[in-house]
Amino acid sequence: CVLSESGRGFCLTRSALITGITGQDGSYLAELLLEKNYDIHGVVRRSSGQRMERLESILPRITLHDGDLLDSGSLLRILEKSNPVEVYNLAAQSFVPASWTQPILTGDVTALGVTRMLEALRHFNPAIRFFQASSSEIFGQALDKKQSEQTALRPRSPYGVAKAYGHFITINYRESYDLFAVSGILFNHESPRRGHEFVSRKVSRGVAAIKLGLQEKLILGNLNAERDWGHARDYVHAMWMMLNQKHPRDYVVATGKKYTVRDLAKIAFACVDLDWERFVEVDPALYRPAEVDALCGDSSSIQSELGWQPDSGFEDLIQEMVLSDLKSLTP
Ligand code: NAP
Ligand code: F7E
Repeated sequence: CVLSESGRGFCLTRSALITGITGQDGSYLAELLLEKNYDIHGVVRRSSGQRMERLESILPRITLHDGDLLDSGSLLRILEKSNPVEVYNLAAQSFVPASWTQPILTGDVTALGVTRMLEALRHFNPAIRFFQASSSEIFGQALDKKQSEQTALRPRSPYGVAKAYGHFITINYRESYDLFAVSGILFNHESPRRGHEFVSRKVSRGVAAIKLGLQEKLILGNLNAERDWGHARDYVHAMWMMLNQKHPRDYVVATGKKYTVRDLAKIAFACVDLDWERFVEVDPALYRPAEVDALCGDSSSIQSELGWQPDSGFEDLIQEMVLSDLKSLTP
């Protein structure tokens, strides 16, 4: 930790390390932690050169280190340089369809990458607090209507299987080495910074492009899939709360409301006064080899124990995304 002068007297500046800082959540989390006066360090892959746009406004205030979850040595070196009190492991191969075309890479990064970071951390300083971005995809074809921390894991994709490994290895390191290591079981969360390949952003960009006359159709896959969609800004707040609770424990982070992909399209097109049925077409080639039909989280534990709550509603979220895409695509 660094001592810095502030207003009256001194305050302790805590350092936090974020893997996946160039991604959607990484950028929101970095902004939140800056507001809380953390000294922010992030891990970036060499290939991230073109993907700094989400960090543009805060680049001068954060420190980036070249590294990769595939490379243990780089993680240890970055821990030494940044000397964090908290590590947020957000890096992953996070696109579910890509986990069927690149299953080995997905396992290496999304599963074993967690162990690489935990090993580096426990050797460097076992007092560091560790957050693992776990996923509702670990529930897969869930047996419970609403999924909680007690729901059995039945993942349906190589990504879901890799996240289940990351989830359990985090718990295992907590139990084996007494680390403050926690796993946030995050349900889908979106924002104007969402990657273009995910369905919410594909729809918001498609709607904006159609409204502006730049595109004619929006081609989607399974319209019947149901998801519990929240706002990324709310979810990174939950991550911070989980690392600042008294005792380490895992939580489901979700809104508790589910919608179909069809609802998403309807709402998004309605934002620009268009009828979705005139523009949406289904291409079965976009169906997944094994689909997760429905996910809806029960986040009552984190709500009652840590006081976390989702602030954004689904319709507001979709409207924010469509308006943002309209603005960015307007010539
Ligand atoms: P994202 O936008 O896809 O970001 C993924 C990040 O991981 C990027 O910064 C990427 O860097 C980095 N990364 C990929 N491979 C890496 C490697 N080998 N070494 C180091 N960094 C690597 O994901 P997100 O939506 O922000 O999600 C954050 C985390 O939460 C992920 O672990 C995701 O699986 C998990 N999660 C997300 C959701 C959701 O709905 N968003 C729900 C549940 C769980 P580049 O810029 O170089 O590609
Ligand atoms: O798909 C259906 C698709 O790719 C949502 C990741 O952040 O959340 C995300 O995973 C649903 C699926 O997200 C299209 O079949 C229909 O049922 O936006 P998605 P995801 O697979 O739920 C979890 C919690 C994570 O952890 C992941 O990292 O939408 N769908 N048509 C489509 N999906 C896509 N991508 N594209 C379509 O055209």
